[in-house]
Amino acid sequence: MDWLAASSGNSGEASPRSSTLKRKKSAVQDARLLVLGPSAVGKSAVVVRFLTKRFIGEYDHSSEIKYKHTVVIDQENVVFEILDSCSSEKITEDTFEEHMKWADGIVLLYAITSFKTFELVKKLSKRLQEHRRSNYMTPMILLGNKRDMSHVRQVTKIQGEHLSHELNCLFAEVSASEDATEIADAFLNLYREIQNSKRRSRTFLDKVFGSLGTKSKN
Ligand SMILES: Nc1nc2c(ncn2[C@@H]2O[C@H](COP(=O)(O)OP(=O)(O)OP(=O)(O)O)[C@@H](O)[C@H]2O)c(=O)[nH]1
Ligand SMILES: [Mg+2]
Repeated sequence: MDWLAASSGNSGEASPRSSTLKRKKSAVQDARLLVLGPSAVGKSAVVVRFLTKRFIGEYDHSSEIKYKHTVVIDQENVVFEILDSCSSEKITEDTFEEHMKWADGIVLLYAITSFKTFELVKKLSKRLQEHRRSNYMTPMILLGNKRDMSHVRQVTKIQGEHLSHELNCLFAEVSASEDATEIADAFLNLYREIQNSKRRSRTFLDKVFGSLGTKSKN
């Protein structure tokens, strides 16, 4: 399987216009990912790792940034649009709604070194679940970041796994500072889920509209 960064680029929109976010869901083979989580869990570090395979250390905290990134998966060009959001505590209800409508998939992060961020993610996940239920369970991956700091861990791997079962989503522990492969794998696994979900919703719509078409002919 190919998993190569073909090109990437910051859209240059430090604060994306809402019109950009209100568009319909992405083309079948592409994916729009919303990266969410409390402050300083490593959202930007994880995104930059995925885009560039590098870890810089310090990132802009003041604004959300949207990236476009093309990756070759199974010999196909796949365009990822990734929205690295501000800390979830700062996102207003309206912005949250808009982001959720826009996203095909969600990357939800906490830091394993901070139980507080895990608690905040639990709180946030209640809001997320309401949306996901009305949107064919928008695919999601829960990431416990900063695994390189296991010696000061405050959240066990089992607690993370348990929450992911409750949320019916994927799970991984990663380290943006130490490892690019696991982060690429996490994004790839989420991408697979998105593709499966799009396929399921197409099959569902085909069944509903297909049967309506058949009924109207009779
Ligand atoms: N040790 C370690 N530090 C990390 C890791 N990921 C991020 N950091 C550090 O954690 C701090 C916060 O990282 P950011 O990527 O800015 O976090 P964020 O979630 O985007 O923060 P906001 O944009 O303010 O919400 C920075 O000092 C990073 O260098 C990691 O995997 N391990
Ligand atoms: Mg950030």
